[in-house]
Amino acid sequence: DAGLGNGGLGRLAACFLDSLATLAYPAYGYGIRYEFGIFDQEIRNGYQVERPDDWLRFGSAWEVPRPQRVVPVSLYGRTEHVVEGGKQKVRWVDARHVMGMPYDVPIPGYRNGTVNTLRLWRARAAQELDLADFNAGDYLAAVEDRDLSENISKVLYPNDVTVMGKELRLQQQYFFVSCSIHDIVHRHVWRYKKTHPTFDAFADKVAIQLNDTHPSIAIAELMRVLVDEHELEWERAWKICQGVFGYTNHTLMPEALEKWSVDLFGRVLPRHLELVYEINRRFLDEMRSSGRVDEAAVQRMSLIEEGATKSVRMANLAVVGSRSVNGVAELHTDLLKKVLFKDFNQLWPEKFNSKTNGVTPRRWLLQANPELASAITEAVGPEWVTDASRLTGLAPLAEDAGFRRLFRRVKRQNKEKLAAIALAEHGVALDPDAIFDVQVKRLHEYKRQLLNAVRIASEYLKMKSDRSYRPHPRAYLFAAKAAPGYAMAKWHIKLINSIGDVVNADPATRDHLKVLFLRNYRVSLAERIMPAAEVSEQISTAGTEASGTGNMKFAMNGALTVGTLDGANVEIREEVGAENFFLFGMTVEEVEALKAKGYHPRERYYADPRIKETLDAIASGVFSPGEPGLFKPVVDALLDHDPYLVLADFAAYCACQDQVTAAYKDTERWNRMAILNVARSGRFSSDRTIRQYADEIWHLSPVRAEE
Ligand code: 8GP
Repeated sequence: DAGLGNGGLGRLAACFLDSLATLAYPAYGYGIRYEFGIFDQEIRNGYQVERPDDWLRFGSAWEVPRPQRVVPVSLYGRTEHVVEGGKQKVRWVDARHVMGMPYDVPIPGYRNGTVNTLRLWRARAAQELDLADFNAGDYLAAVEDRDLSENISKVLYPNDVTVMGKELRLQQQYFFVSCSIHDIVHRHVWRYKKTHPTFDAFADKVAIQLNDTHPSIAIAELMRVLVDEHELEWERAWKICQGVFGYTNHTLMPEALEKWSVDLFGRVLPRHLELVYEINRRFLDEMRSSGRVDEAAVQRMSLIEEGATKSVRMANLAVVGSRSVNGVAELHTDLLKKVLFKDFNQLWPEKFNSKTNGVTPRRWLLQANPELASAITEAVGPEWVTDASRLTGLAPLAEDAGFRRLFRRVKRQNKEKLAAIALAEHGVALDPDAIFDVQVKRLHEYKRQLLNAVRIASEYLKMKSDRSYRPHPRAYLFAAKAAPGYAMAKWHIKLINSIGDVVNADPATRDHLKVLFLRNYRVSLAERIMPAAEVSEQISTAGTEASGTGNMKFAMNGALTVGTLDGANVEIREEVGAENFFLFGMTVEEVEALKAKGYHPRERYYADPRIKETLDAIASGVFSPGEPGLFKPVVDALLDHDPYLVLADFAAYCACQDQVTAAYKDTERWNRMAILNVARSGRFSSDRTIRQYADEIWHLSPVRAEE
C-alpha cells in the first residue's frame, strides 16, 4: 500500500519489478519517494472525502536511505553561450539547486537469490539554510526557501489520466529524471572507466524504458549531460539517445497527452527548451528534405505545437527520441498506429510494437489466494509460480467433479472473508450465496461505472414492479477513487452509494440485491477482492481502455468477465475461449461509425422504456429521497452528451447480464468455465510481458546471482 501511483500504470510497474527480479534481469526501477501518496478515501454521506496518506508517519522498514549518493539538480536560471578554447559551450547559470536523496527499496525475486533495487528520490534543500538570508538576519526567509525545495517530493498528483499543467508537476518530473539519468550515467562511467573510458558502449549497456511520457524529458536531459557536461558532438549524443530509450504509451485519451507551454517549460528548464528546439529543428529539416512527408504531417509531428499557447508535445519528443514505441495490448497498439501516431508509424513502422500487459502471479494468486494456490500446486505442481504456462495443466480438471467441488469451496471461503470485511467496515451483510459481481478500478466516465449503476437501478425497479422477477441474488461491489477535481466522477460515487442505501434497505429486494461501495480501494483491498469475485466487470467503451490489468487478476482468480472488446479483454477472451467470457457491446468500428453518423442519446431514452423508466427514477429522486433533484445533472449529462455511449450499449449490457444469471444457475457449468479461466490465464503473467521487453526491446539476458 505504498500508494506511490494512481492506478493501473503504477501497479503495472510494481508487477514488472517483481518479474524483473524473479527472472533475474539486471534492472532498476526509479521513482519519487512521495511523502504523501495517493489520498486515503473516506465516504461521508455517500460522498468521497480525501485525506492525506501519511504513509511515512511511523517510518518505513523497507527503505535504505543513501545520503552518500545525493545528486544535485538545477532548475530555473538561464543559459549562457560562450566560446571556450575555440569551442561553443553552454552554461546553465543562476539556477536554483535542489538535492536528490536516494532511498533504496529492495525488490527480491521469488526464491532465486536475486535482489534488485527500486530507487526512490526525495527532494532535500541544497543547503540546510540559505546562508545569505541567514546572515542578513532573515532566519524565517531562509527556512521558507528550504520548504520550497522539499515540496518537490511532497505529494503525488492524484489524477489518473487527465494531466494538469502545474509548475510543481514539471519540477517533479525533471527532478526525478535528472537524478535518475545522473545515477545511470555515473554508474556507467564508474563501472566501465577501465574497459570503456568513453560513451561508445553506453547504448549497448543501457536501456531506459519510459513509463508513459511523464519521464520523457529524460531524452533532453541525457542530451544535456552528454553534450554540455561530457562535451560529446551533437550527432553522436543523439545517436546514443536514440539507442537507449524506449517509450511505452498507456492511453489514447486525449486529455492524457502531456503538453507544456513553452513559457513555463523555458522558465523551469531554460536549457532543455533550447535542446528541444534543436532536436526539433534537425528533425523537421530532415523530414522536409526527405520529401517523404507533406507539410501538414510535418506540422503534426513537430515537437512544438503552434497556436494561441505555443507548447512542447511530450509524446512527440518521446517518439522521436526513442528506438521503440509500444502500446500495452494488441488493440491499443493498433489504434496507436492508426490514430495517435499515424504519421510516425508511416515514417518509422519498425519502431512500433505491442507488449500486452501482465500481472505477477506471485502477488495476485500465490499471496492473495493461498487456498486456490495450494489447490493448483496440488494439481499441477509448484512450478506454475514462476512458469504460469503450467496453469494449463488445470484445464482437464475442469471436467473433474472433485476438483470442481474443491474450487467451489475455496471461492466460497474467499467470499465469506470478503463478506466479513464488508460487514466490519460498512455494516452491510453480504450473502455468500449471492453472485459476487465486482467493478474495481479508478473512477472515470470511460470505464463506465455508470453503465453498471444504471443497470442495477433498473433491476431494482423491475423487481419492485414485478414480484415474480427474482433472479439469483447478486451482490454488486464497487471500489474506486475519483480524482479530487473530477466532479462528474464524484457524482457517480455518490449515485452508487445512494442506490445502495435504497436497495439494501428495501425489504422487498434486500435479499436479492445488494450494492456496496467499498471505501479506499488500494492494493491490500484488491488482494481480498480478486479471490472472492465471480463476475468481473470490464465494460469500458471499445477503444478507450488501453489494456486493463484488473481484468487479468480477476481471470487468474476464476472470475468470469462481462466485457466489451476493449484493451486486453480481446486477448483474454481469445485465450480463455469465447464460450467462457460474456461479451457485449459495440466494437471500435461500430463506435466510430455511430459517432460519425451522429449519436443522439435522447433517442435511445425515448426508444427504450427500460432506459426511460430508470433515468426518470434517478432524476426524480427515487434514489435520493429528501433531495429529489440531486442526480438530475448526472442524468442530463447522459441525455445531452453521453460521450462514452452508455445508453447505446445499455440494452446489450442488460441482455448479457441476463445470460450471466442464466449461466450461474448451472453451478457445474459455471465452475467449469471459471476453472478454465484460471487454467488459461498464464499468458497474462507479467513474466511473459517482461521477457518480451527484454528480448525484443532491451536485448537483455538474465544474470543469475552467484550461489
Ligand atoms: C493505464 C490504462 O488506463 C490501463 O488500461 C492500463 O492497463 C495501464 O495504464 C497499464 O498499462 N493508463 C494510465 O494510467 C495512464 O495512461 N495514465 C496517464 C497519465 C498517462
